[in-house]
Amino acid sequence: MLTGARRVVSGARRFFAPEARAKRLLDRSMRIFDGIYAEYWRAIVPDRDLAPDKAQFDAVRRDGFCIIPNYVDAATVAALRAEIEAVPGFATGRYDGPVSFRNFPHDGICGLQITEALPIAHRLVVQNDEMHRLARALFGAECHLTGATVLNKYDPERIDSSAAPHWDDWRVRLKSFLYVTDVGPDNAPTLYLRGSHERVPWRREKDYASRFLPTASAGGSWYTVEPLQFEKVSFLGAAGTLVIFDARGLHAGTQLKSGRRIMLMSMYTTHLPYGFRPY
Ligand SMILES: O=C(O)CCC(=O)C(=O)O
Repeated sequence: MLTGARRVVSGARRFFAPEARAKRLLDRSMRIFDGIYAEYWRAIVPDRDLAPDKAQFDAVRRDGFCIIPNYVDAATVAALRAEIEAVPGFATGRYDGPVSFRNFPHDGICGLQITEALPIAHRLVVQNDEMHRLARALFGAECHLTGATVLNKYDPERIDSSAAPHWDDWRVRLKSFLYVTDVGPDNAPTLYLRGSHERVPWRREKDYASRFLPTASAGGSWYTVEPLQFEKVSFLGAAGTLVIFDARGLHAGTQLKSGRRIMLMSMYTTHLPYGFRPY
């Protein structure tokens, strides 16, 4: 014998076609995710007063990125470069030593964790209090350094997986690239779509999918991105340039046509522990 309430539910099940039911349940699931999303972002409180450099804070908030030429002077860049060149094999994607390392041969990229074994890199990234303070100013007190890696894009024959337009997470993901080599048009400058950390109409769908259907949402396509008409900015810069960007904005790698692109990458999040993070 069905109770009244059960009869209503079973009647509704009969009434809705399977597709309509799937859609209704999906809508419900997405609304629950809206709550999770809102609760997470409510706890992120930016504070401009904490920013050591207000122009950097404003640029990242407005455009999603800022580019700081000559962040590191020429003598420091030269010493940094020598430090990295002294790592045997690293220039061509190899390393055999105690520090965390990963090579992605299909992508033509490798990454080596920045530890005290690379003292100049370590000082510029892991001990960069100015950058830590900017991260906290932008994304609240929980925002902390999550990874610090020397990245080397070394193989012009490969198109790396990041070449599809994407964003990295639905939560906080701030990144910086400090260029060790010059990054001109032929040296795989990252493309960033100015302002796309906001104003992407399908962000909710994509974030939902990345959380609950990660393989279905893997990859990305210019097909859905081009109609949004964001300005594409190339992160060009000489060695010593620092690029800081909100990786919730749309961005993409580009192909290495010559030379190597070596840089120090830092990643800041609120939710991941510090560890080796090659991307
Ligand atoms: O290597 C690049 O230029 C792209 C990097 C990227 O997509 C990322 O760091 O999320």
